[in-house]
Amino acid sequence: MTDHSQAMTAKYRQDYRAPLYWIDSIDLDFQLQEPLTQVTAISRLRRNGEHNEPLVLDGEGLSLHSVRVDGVPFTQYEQGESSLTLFNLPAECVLTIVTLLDPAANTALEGLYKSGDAYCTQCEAEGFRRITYYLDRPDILARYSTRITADKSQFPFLLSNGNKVDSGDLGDGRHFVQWQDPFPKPSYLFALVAGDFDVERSHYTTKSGRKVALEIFVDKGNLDRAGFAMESLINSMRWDEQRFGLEYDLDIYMIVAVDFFNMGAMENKGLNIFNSKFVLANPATATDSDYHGIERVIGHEYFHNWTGNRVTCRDWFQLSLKEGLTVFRDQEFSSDLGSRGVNRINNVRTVRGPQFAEDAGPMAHPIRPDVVIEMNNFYTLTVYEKGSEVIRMLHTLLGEAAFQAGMRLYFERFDGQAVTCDDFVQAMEDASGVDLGRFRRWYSQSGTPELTVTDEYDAESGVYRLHVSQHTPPTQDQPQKLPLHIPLDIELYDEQGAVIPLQYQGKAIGNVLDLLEAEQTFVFDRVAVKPVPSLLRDFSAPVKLHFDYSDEALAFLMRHARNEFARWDAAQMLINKAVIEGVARVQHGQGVELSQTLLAAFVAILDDGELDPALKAEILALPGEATLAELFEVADIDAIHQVRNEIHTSLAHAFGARLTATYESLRLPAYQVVHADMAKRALKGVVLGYLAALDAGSADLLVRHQYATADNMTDTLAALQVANSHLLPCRSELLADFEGKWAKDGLVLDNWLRLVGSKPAEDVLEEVKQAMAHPTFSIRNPNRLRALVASFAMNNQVQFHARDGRGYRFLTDLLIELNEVNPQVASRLITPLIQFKRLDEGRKALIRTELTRLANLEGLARDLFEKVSKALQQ
Ligand code: B3K
Ligand code: ZN
Repeated sequence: MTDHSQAMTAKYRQDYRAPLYWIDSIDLDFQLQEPLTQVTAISRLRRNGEHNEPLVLDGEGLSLHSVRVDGVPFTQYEQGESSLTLFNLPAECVLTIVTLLDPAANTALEGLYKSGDAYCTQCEAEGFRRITYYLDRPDILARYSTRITADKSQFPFLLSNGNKVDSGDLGDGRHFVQWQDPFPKPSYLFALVAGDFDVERSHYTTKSGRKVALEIFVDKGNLDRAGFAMESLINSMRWDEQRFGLEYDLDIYMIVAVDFFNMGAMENKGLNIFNSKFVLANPATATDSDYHGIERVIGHEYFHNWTGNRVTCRDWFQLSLKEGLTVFRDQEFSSDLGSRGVNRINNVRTVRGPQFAEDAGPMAHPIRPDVVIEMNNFYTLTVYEKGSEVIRMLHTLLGEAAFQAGMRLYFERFDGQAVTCDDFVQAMEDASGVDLGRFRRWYSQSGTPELTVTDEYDAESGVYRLHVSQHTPPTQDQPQKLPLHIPLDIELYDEQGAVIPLQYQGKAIGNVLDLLEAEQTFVFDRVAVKPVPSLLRDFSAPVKLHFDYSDEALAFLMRHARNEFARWDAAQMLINKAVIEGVARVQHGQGVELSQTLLAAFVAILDDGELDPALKAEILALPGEATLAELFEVADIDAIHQVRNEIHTSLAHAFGARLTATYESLRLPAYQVVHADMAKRALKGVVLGYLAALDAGSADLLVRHQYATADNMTDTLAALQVANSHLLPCRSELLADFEGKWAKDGLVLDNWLRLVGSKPAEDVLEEVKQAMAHPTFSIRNPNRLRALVASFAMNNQVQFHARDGRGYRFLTDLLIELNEVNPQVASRLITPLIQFKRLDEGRKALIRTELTRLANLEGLARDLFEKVSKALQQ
């Protein structure tokens, strides 16, 4: 269901105007029935001030049945492509609009649609206008009541936001439920679900004594996979009370898991709707990282109840107000419950890899964008992940106590309102007294700042200087850049690894330096020996750092840095250096050579008996090829792949017999989802990969054995991944076995689809096409599609970028089909085709041809139009 009438016009942040009318309440009535669902919306309207302007309501793809004003049929309206304009309305009135919808035909999964047999909704950002004509903007806060009527045997559960206030049988096999949400809310938080489910029930008593019923709705037969989600929900509720002092505010909290969903989950008030991927888990079906994902997303949506729902966004340009802040909160939640170091590493991987790539591409935008064509295109890594880094910098600059004071002031001022990012920063500034003047530029400036640091040591005077300069290269959206306020967290070490106190002329200096100018020098005295600096500790700002470290200095930091993140980061820098040198050598027909310092440093990590195995696994896992590509102006895809593999093999040889010993030492008794065991499994997986690089023959046996004896999905999948990435003899047999076992279970089969898509061999596209014919595969299901296609297009660099362009052609053909089916998902999958800045001219030309093919497509959806046209402007 795509209508091709959507306007391609851009909207600008600066054009914000307060609404001309307010809507104080809306009563919705849904008659769910085949073929068409009937929706009656009764809104109480109030003109905002004195004017004669008409009321312009938003609507997309709706069939209008009737309009009444104060109960009387009304005809003074005009229907546009995506609007309904009503003239000469009284200053206050009751508007009744009846629309007809066809949810079963809605494959875009926005508005009211069917996921399997159940009805469900997705309204953020602008999906409510696909249900009824409305002022579909987040600054319209209304009280909702929702009455749902449907067949009782097919749809025993009828759910919406707030509290259930009435229900009953209607005699004809149909029943109804009436819901009332006491909290005024924007339309994007509206939700409705109707279906038949199994329900996992529990409850939580808040610190002030409110007893909250907790209900998780899953497809029939999946109850044995709902327990961990419930545990995560309870942990989230407790954590938000303890760390932020925030309590839940309704008597019921519901989560519904559905199979057809465009993103991870949605924070609708009191009724979250989740992609089943982020709810369902048991040891047989879910990996450790699936468990982490569930905990994170359950937390994220729960935390939105305050940061997003109680205080929401004035307009969609302010999206990071709720998303950056809520990602920060979910990261802190995961870090407080699990390993802070490992969480930080994984978050930084996302920023340095895909977020930096976004900055370097045609969709570059500030965390608070200035211009948008399709809002769904701005649920980006920049708004979310960089947005969270900006909140984290505030936290670093203010400290926990002042940051929490800022949060309290923010809620005191703005609870129940729709506000802006400026309002948030103002609250932080007022509560802390810290001048955030220059810091505000992080909201308006796009791109990745680069810090260049040099140092200078004078042995005679004991003075050490750090010269720091900052520069943000131009981005496609913004040629001019200004200096930013960058917190630079540092530490200095002497030769033994002892910390050198930071001071100057008798005054102590904190670890976080305030970089405000384009160039600044920081001076320290009483430094007895030339120190090794640890810079940008914990990734204290989302920037690229340039400092001319020697291999020895990095090896030293890998061993001595006090902070887990800094040790990992030093290892990354050491590998990056080796990759840059290796690629140059390979391009000159030479082989890769690694320094003894590097090899010894990595061996020492494997040998380190004190180190958390989870951190070991992170240090030993080499950066991915896409992240490595970011190190180059022009990335030589094939050389990067070759060099990375050779580094992996050389490390495997340096580790030698330690690998088998380590592997054996990591065997565990029965599976448990606890950090200590997850850490060991992670390391075991990485070690198995090195064993395969060392000796494919014996690894084949080991992999078969691990696959055959695993009592959990993590070990099973680790075996399959190694078989796949090293093309071990057992690969096809094990993959076939796995496919046979899980053929009917989409979520588990996604693992198989990912393996197929990432096969490092020339025939991968044939296997991908065969997998598309699998009975469980459907291009209508975003999870299936992403598993197969994103693994090919984003994680199989050499094959996707094959020089004959077949990868590009395949993806474009698919996007053309998806443009009709689900433009939002198409718009996510196009990413590797628009980020071509670092490719060579030959590949760029091939990609342009495909993008031009898309640009000329009749009925190109707005989502793709925005990205394709920007990409072609590059
Ligand atoms: N707020 C939703 C995302 C909606 C995406 C709309 N295309 C989930 C989240 O960030 O929590
Ligand atoms: Zn969110």
